[in-house]
Order: sequence, then structure tokens, then C-alpha cells
Amino acid sequence: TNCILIGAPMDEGQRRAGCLMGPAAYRVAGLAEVLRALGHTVEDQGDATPAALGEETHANEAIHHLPEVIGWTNALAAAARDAMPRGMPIFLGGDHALALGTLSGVAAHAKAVGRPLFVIWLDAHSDFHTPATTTSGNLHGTPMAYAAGRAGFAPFPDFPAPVPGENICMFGIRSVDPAEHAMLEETEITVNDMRVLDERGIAAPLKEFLDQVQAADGMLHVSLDVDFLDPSIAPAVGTTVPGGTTFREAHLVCEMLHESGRVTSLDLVELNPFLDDRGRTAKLMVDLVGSMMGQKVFDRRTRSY
Ligand code: DIR
Ligand code: MN
Ligand code: MN
Ligand code: MN
Repeated sequence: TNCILIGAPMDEGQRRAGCLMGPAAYRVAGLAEVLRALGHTVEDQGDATPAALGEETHANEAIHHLPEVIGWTNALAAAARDAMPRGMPIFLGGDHALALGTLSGVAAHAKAVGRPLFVIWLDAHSDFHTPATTTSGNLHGTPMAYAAGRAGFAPFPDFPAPVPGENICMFGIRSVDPAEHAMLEETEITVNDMRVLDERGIAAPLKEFLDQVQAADGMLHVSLDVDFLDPSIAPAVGTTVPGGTTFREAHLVCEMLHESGRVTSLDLVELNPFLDDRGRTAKLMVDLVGSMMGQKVFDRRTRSY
């Protein structure tokens, strides 16, 4: 695979400073070297820069940094569209608001090539607010609703090709605000909250989703939020929520994603290196990308997942 690294040093989608150091931390943790050791080619495009600032405002006064986030959305949508025909873009965040742009570009590409797009959302949070419903005003809590084509996103550009709810699957969910909960109930989105993972394990529901992607000959965008992981193994994130996925579960997800052969783009989001403990979270995220790109102990003799 030709891996195209695109830094998105943004932190305007939430309030804690530090996510903008994420791209540098992934590079220091050896992401390109890990990918090359697995036999991939790596093109590091450096960091994207936001498009020129407008003066957009919103009736919801909680919202902050709206022009900045719209600027990033436009820049990253263009970067994603440009990268998709050349390989697999890996977006180095940056907070999760970057997915407003990456999903826009990836969805526009999928539409242009006439293939269905699927999204797997690995996160403690559903990020299913609209700018109208967010009470925190943090736009990192909105990208999944944007990509699902929810109303209420003006003055953001209309989402180019909304992803049907049946094509969206969430894992690791354990913090959902009331407005998000109500909106999710109206959709066909599969929400595998932690209760599902406790009862069924992570492999069975993931296999169901990957079989669906396979059957539709779909493209698959992976959005990996650091807080998908339990804070005991991944402390470098501003919004830790107890009870997250384990090291083993996270690697299993990534190995199964690799074996599916379906992953076409990837977001790595919410890493805040300022909160890290000797780089362990950055290193873990890089190791997980390694598993997603083919690192394993032995080949499975049958596809047993
Ligand atoms: C939270 C989002 N529901 C909010 N939190 C996130 O502020 O709207 N944390 N996405 O990572
Ligand atoms: Mn600022
Ligand atoms: Mn998130
Ligand atoms: Mn989160």
C-alpha cells in the first residue's frame, strides 16, 4: 500500500491545548518506519494548513472557533480527495473535528468512483452532535453526524455524499449526550457500546460489519479516537472516559481490519502529547497502525474471525 501521511495539527475542535503536537509525536514515534518495515511505501506530505478564514457565526453561542474549523474542513477535504486516488491517506491529528474534512473528501471520492463508503468509528463518544445541539460548543463532537447527512450544519458546506446509517458502525461507545442519543435512535447506525463488547466480545460484531462491507464491495474509512482505548493504557487524551477497550481488544480490531483488506483511509485523532507519559500513547497508536497494516505473529490458517 502507498501510505500518504497528512498532518492535521488542529486543536480548535475542543478546548484543551496540545493536540496540535499530535502529527509531530506520530513522526517521532516512528510511524513511517513501522509502515516501511511492513513493506509499504510512505509519502509524508507534511502538515496541511487551513484554508483562509471566513467570518462565520452561529446562533448557538457555545460554539467556538467556527471559522477555523470550517477552514480546516475545506483544506482537509481537498487533501483527502487529492490523496485517495494515489493510495491510503493516514491523517495525523489533531482533534476529531478534522474528520469533518477527511470524511468529506473521502465521501466525495467514493461517490466519484461509484463505490459505497462505510465508516467504522472507534471512540468512547458517538460525536453525533450538530452545531445546533452541542452544549459544549466543541465541534470535535459533530463529525459523525455531518457525514451521516444530518440537518443543522450550516454554515458548513453541505456534506458531499452522506453515508447511509446502515454503513456506519461504532465501537467502544460509553459517553453519549442526550441530544446525540435521541438522534442516533432515529438512524440505522450500529452502536456497539461497551455493554455489547462485554457481552459478545469485540470480534463477533466486528465480523458482522466487515462481512457487510465485503458483500457490498465497499471502501472503509477508519476513524480512531485515542479515547477508544482505556485511559490506563492511553493517557494522552483530553477526554478520558474509564472502561475503554484493552490493548488486546484494540490490536484484535486492527488485525481484523487488516485481514478484511477493505481499509482505504484512516484518521488518528485526539492524541495530546502534552498529556502523555514518555510517549507511550503515541507509541501505542503507532503499534495499532502497524497491526492495521499487516503486523502479526502468524498468519491465520483460516479466516476465523
Ligand atoms: C462531547 C464530545 N459529547 C461534546 N466529546 C468528545 O463535547 O459534545 N470527546 N468527542 O472526545
Ligand atoms: Mn484559539
Ligand atoms: Mn471522537
Ligand atoms: Mn472521544
